[in-house]
Parts: sequence; structure tokens; C-alpha cells
Amino acid sequence: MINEKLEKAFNYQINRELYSEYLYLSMQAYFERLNLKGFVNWMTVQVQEEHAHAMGMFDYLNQRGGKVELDAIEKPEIDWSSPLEVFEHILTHEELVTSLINKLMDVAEETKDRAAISFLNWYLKEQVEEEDNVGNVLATLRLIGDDKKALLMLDKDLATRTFVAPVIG
Ligand code: OFO
Repeated sequence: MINEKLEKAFNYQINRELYSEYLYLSMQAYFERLNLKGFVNWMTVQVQEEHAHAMGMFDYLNQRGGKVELDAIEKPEIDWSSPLEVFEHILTHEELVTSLINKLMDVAEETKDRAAISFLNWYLKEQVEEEDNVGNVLATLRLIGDDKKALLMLDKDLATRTFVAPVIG
């Protein structure tokens, strides 16, 4: 049975992962409006990943005999001024998520829940990857500047990203 404080912290993080999914879905819609199909694809994969992150915790909490409590998901932003601004937003958001996973880990450590600590290690590694992926696209967008041709080349590149269901934990 999972400790109540840790259960609450997991429920909060499930909500944050679902918010991430929602935010990226909104970004996907923004790229649809720009007709940048490669960026749309990149965001689609991102949305699927966030759903998998939320479900990983959802399943884990159930497995540990905890009570999953879904909360309201706030409305995400709907407009950005450019692809660059979107990716700046994603990086800031992922850095925030990393700090939240660290806080969740603090609660797992505080409650001496070694199983949860081991489970959460996967999320910490995943955050390193997430920040790196986003940082790479962001760096390319900064190089591109106002060059429309180069933006379309990046769009082609982002069209190749595929979703691989993660094995969590
Ligand atoms: Fe769930 O990693 Fe992004 O937010």
C-alpha cells in the first residue's frame, strides 16, 4: 500500500502529464494552422509520449493499491508568434516538469518508498532525453532565423519522428 502523501504527489503529477499532453495538442493545432506537417508530426508524437507518461503513473498507482484521483486540466495557450516561440515554450515547460519529477522523487525518498524511487528513476532519465530533444530543435530554429527554405527543410526532418511506446519503470 502506498503512503498517502506519496499517493497525492503521484496524482498531482498525473495531472501535470495530462496537462503536458493537452498543451502539446494545442501546439499541434497551431502547426496545423501553419500547414507545417512535419512539426505537426513531431507534436503528435510528443502528445502520445505525454499520454504514456501519465498512464505509466496511473497504472503504477493502481498497482500499488493507491487511489487515482483525476483533477481538472487547465486550458493551455492556443497561440504563439512563431515555431521558435513554441519550442522556447516547450523547453521551459520541460524544465518545469523535470523540477516536478524531482519534487515527486523527494516525497518518495522522504517516505522511504524504495520501489517508487526505482520507478521514478525512469522518469528522471526520460526528462534528460526530452530536454535534449527539444533543445536540439530549438538550436536549429535559432540558426534558421527568417530563412523559410531552411524552415521547410527542418519540417521535412521532423516528419520522420515516430512514436515508440515506452517501457516505463
Ligand atoms: Fe512527461 O515529459 Fe514532457 O512533460
